[in-house]
Amino acid sequence: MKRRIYNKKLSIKPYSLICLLFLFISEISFGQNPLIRDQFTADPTARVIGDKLFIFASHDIKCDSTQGRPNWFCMEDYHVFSTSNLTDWEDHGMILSQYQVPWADSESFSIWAPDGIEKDGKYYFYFPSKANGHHLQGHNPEINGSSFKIGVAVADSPDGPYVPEKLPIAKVNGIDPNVFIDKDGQAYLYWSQHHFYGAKLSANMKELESEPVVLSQFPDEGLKEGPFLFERNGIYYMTYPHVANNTERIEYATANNPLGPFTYQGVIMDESPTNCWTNHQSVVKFKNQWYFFYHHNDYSPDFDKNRSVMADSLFFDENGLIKKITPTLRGIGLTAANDKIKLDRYSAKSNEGYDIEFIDESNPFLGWKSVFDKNGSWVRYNQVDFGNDEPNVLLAKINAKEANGHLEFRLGSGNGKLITTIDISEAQKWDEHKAILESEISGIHDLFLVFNGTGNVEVDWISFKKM
Ligand code: FUB
Repeated sequence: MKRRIYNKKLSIKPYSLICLLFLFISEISFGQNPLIRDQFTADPTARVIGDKLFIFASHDIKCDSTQGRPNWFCMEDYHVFSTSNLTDWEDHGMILSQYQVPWADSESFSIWAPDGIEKDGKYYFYFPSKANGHHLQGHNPEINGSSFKIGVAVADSPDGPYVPEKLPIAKVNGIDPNVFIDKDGQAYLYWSQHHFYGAKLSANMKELESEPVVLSQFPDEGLKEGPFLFERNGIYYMTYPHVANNTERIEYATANNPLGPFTYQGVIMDESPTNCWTNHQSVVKFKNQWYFFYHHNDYSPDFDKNRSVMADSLFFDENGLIKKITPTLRGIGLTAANDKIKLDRYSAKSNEGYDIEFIDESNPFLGWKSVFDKNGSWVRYNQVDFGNDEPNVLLAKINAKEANGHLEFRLGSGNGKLITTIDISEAQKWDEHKAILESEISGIHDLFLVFNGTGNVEVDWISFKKM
């Protein structure tokens, strides 16, 4: 990574410690999907705060049989992350745990999808949890009635410390809180419990100012959850996951008013082809580009309750409709040429002869490698920033068991300028190989790597250096 910063609040488990150590010694470039590479993260709400982009996310963990519900979502705390360049993400550490919330059932490990937002210099963090019935007994009866409640915690800075209110928000039963503040300063709270509900929030952001209403014109068939509302050019876009077929896909509807009525507009992201049952989204504009944040179980292909936050660019057509997004591994942000570039987070690849595999299946957080096994197989990785350094060598970590031939590196495409080649007959085991660049490179370029030869070649990373 390019300098991941951990602060004092990070709670470290032994498994994370190994990953952390690896990350500090390896300087792998971040910004590709998944965005957070040392822990599971899900349900991202991305917010611009000052000149940074923050992610308020769920924190999936692996629970043992005494924690929560077996083989189900398991969450006990929240972290917040930020970036100023979409490539380097800072983990601000744990900002709130279920054990700090007086009304939460801390045996349920059910602090699911949250939201965080700034208003008048204060930061409000909204989160659901199963409630502790004993704690709620004797309080306002409007607070009882459902196992999932939504609470709010307040801080003076986006990374906390957050202080939770003693009770959940009255009249709000359900999950997946989302807050929207309109141009006139009025804040709205949205949540889901079979239907989508919405209500005005009072100025203190801690209680409802209006009665909850069921938002109209959303599909009744198939689970829907995770409402996230944003505004663009006077149109209010309600985005949400919905099970129209087998698993959740992301749909959206629009309205002229924050509380609707809404008109269905279409699908933003199809359901996952690899069976991650949930998805959960947010949309944000950062430095003049719109981005779509979501999650997928890339680090946990066999258990889809351990998910990871992803992001891709989002575009509107001339009528203000959202163009459908195909998830990418490349994700967002520029990659610095002198970082370790992971081509396995590719932008495009040949149909045959190129694949990705975990470096070590027993520790997915070590990431993936590129595997070429056919003459002519290729991979393209977009948006590498060479700056003005004009590197003169390419370093590459390669393993070429019983292979012959060479790897050819070009700028742009298969017809692009040849920058160097590596003879893989000399790369019989994992090792760093060095190749002199044929010309000076500066600025931003797409990289194209093609394998010409026979056998099986694996590439962990490549990096451009001035030596
Ligand atoms: O993360 C737990 C639940 O899964 C969320 O609350 C839903 O939106 C789904 O992503």
